[in-house]
Amino acid sequence: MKRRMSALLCLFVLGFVVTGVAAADTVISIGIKDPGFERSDPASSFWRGTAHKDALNGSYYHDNQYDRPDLYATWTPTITVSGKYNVYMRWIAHPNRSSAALVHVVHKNGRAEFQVNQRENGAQWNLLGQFEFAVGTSGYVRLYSSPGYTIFDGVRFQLVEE
Ligand SMILES: [Ca+2]
Repeated sequence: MKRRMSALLCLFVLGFVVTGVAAADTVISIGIKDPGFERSDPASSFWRGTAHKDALNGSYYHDNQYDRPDLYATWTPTITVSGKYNVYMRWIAHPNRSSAALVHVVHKNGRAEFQVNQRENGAQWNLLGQFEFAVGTSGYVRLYSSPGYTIFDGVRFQLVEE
């Protein structure tokens, strides 16, 4: 009986591990401390880090209120399952934020351009749209320094259809 219970427990643990791997492949969340996040000119003094409990990695970067279109950050997922993904971005909202921060989504079929209002909808996953991504690292999301404090926090890619 004891051996049988152990066998069942093993099966349960194995099932959990397998399911966990599949979920990790189809929901990819990238914060500023995760692989896949990269800043242009990271040595620039325009970059500032701020700790915040609602930021994806517990902290985010901002651009110290400057408007420098040559300054940007890129979130690049490593796609292992090709298909259509919902793409979300999060930030920490405040009235001093960029009301029209420029975002590019580069996907399998081209490039989409958005302006996000970071004065509202903070600390949540905000849907940018649905895009196709191929296996590999050719797709990415890029946020540019825009008027007001531009907040660089997290991006999520969630598989909706293979
Ligand atoms: Ca700015």
